[in-house]
Amino acid sequence: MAKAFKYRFCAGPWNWSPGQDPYGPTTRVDPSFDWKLDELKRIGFDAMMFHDDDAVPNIDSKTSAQVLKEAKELKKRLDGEGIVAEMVAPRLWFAPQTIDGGFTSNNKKDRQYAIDRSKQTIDIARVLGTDIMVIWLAREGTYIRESKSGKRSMELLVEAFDAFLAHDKKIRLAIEPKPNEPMDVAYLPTIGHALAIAQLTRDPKRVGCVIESAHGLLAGLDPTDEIDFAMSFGKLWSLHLNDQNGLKFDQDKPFGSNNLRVAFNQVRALERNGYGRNGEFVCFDVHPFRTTTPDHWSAHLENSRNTFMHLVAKARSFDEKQAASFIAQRDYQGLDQLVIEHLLGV
Ligand code: GLO
Ligand code: MG
Repeated sequence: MAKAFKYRFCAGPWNWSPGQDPYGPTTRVDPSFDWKLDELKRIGFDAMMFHDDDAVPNIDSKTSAQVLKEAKELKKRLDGEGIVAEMVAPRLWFAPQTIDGGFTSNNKKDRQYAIDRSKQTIDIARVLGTDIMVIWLAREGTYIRESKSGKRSMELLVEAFDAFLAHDKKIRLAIEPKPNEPMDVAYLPTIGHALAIAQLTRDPKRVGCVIESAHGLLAGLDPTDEIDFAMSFGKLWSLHLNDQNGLKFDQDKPFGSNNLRVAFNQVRALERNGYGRNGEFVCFDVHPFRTTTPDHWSAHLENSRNTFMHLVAKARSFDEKQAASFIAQRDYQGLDQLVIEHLLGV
């Protein structure tokens, strides 16, 4: 592994969230986009990821010409700051048309809204200079399973993906699977599902995925395996590192906050597969704790990056020879302790 390789880091405007949860209001004043861009630069990140309406606020009230004009202005700004737009994602979970889901809604008009809005997202991505549209299928699922046909939903998802692939010959779709929340049960809950449905589309090569650590954990999987699996197909095009304590609400904790060993293994998998060597960014989809004061607005992002870099050093200095010898002797007890003591630094 070339030691000179430099990982590049990314976050989205939503990662400076003001602290609201289902039981209480915000605890910090939501900063402006300008402040967030300055802050991203100040902490030395290289790229920003966008929802369509992060790039162009109040997007539904604007004509396509206006949307593209504003996207061009943003692109100029980003260029001026030396910040790359990593991806754009249609935010299909706020609008009234998406209450029953986007592409899998039972209402035809609402499905069309989701498709049109995503096509517009692709146009924004093109202006911002990225070929990645992330699709987090937030409301593509059900509260009660009888409300939708799973088979029909798969057909609708493929129809939508095909429409996007036809809309722009260069766009790559990066599906971000998550098994639940906000839905009770979501469609395409794992990386395996995302890569399998890719095969049903008109151009499987342009349908890949984004792994979010917490989403893998919520599916009861080790995100490390999700990384190795996706990268065996050459389809890990982006990454949302974070952490999660067990099977509960999506916590978006700082990377490594809950389970350092699982974080170490994710970094090892990224290193052995060469993540980032084709220009991919390491994004942290993390949120400040609700208790965080504005003095520490970006600590969760800086800490996640620091932990990541410490774990890169740990992955590179791991005694592979000793590990191989334990493996050859089937001494997994010894291997276990080797990992623990390596992480403890003793
Ligand atoms: C929520 C998701 C969300 C997406 C983002 C990009 O659980 O992780 O943060 O990553 O909206 O589509
Ligand atoms: Mg995410």
